[in-house]
Amino acid sequence: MQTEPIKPKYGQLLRDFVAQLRAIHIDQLERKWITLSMLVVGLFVGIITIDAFFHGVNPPSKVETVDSASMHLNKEFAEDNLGVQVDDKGNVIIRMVAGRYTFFPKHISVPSETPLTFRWVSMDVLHGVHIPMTNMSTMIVPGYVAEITTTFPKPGDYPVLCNEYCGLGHNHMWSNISVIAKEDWKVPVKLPAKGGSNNE
Ligand SMILES: [Cu+2]
Repeated sequence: MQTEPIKPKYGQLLRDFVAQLRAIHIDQLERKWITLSMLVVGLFVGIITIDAFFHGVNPPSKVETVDSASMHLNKEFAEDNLGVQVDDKGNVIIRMVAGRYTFFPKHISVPSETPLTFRWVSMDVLHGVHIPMTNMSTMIVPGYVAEITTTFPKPGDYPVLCNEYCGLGHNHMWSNISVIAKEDWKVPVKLPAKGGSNNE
């Protein structure tokens, strides 16, 4: 049996393809628009690539996994470890669990004009979280930690809403967040930390 080398075959295909493209009549004006749209696509892909590789901009969760079935047992997302905490470096970290049909804890208070790291997990199905008038909006996929860092500039009470249909009680799924002026906010009493990493 005679075997053809693969490389020249594909090279030939590519040359044929380019030749066919050249043979098509494209109006001068259309050619300009095609070029322009290709340049725009190239620009956007370039921006995404630069952000991903040089600015560390990645999808919110960065694919950090959590076992939804056992996360409430003595780990990062145990009941008394939820809510607002300030770590040794002074970072404000908020751990929240979404479950049919509420967010736990039901109410939290955070300081304004302060970088806040939210770590959201789901205990059952796919949920979403949306805090109107802020840029907080993400999916909470079961089995994954959705980590978002944000800052709330204005003090006030904001609803925390689920924006992924999760069942019959979905329209009652909400919780509440109070953004308190930075100078009036008090660090919550620190509970003994239970487990750090939960990537087990
Ligand atoms: Cu929901």
